[in-house]
Amino acid sequence: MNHKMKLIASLTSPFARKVRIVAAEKHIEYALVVDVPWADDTHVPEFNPLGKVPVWVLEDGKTLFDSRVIVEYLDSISPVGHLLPKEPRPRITVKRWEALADGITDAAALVFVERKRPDAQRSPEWIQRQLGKVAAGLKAMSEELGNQAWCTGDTFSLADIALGCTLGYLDFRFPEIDWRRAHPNLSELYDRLMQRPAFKETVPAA
Ligand code: GSF
Repeated sequence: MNHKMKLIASLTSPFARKVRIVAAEKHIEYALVVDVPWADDTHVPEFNPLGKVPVWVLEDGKTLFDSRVIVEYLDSISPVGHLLPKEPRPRITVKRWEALADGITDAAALVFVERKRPDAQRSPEWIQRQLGKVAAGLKAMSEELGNQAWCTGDTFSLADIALGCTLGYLDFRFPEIDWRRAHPNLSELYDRLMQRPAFKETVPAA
């Protein structure tokens, strides 16, 4: 245990932001290694065969990916501020929220990449398909949140962190998607999340 744990991440990755927020909320120390997986000189494939961030490097040099595996591990190694309930049903409900929020981010990220392709390679049908998932996912989150304070009711959890990272990513890459007007309850929750230092300090910036 003589090596500090490390997080390999880019500062714009919404999945890495989720890990950074979970580590901060749980007061887990680590060294942040910034690496952009799209760069020619990236070292990410040496740590994750999938070439994606975030990657978590344990004290013994073993690596963990992807973000869902990392945050589950981080929640289990520290008793500070549990983010995942122990009981099977509430636990899987939080993980379902995470899958929904991450799924919206995945669809939006595909649109972002597709839009950067040259005209001849770009598929408007593919972009529309993914944007449909973003819209349907936002609607589902809003309906499931209803008028509750947090995603699963009265308690702040990983579900809220995942939701916040998705909404922050949409603000960053898709300012034209007016999710605040369409879903005022998501907007209120996001504003409440942004009062937490862990969120404030990890806002993606170009
Ligand atoms: C997704 C990671 C991912 O898409 C997770 O960790 O939850 N399911 C995974 N990472 C992107 C950066 S970003 O959009 O967060 C990535 O590293 N892409 C590089 C590539 O080659 O796809």
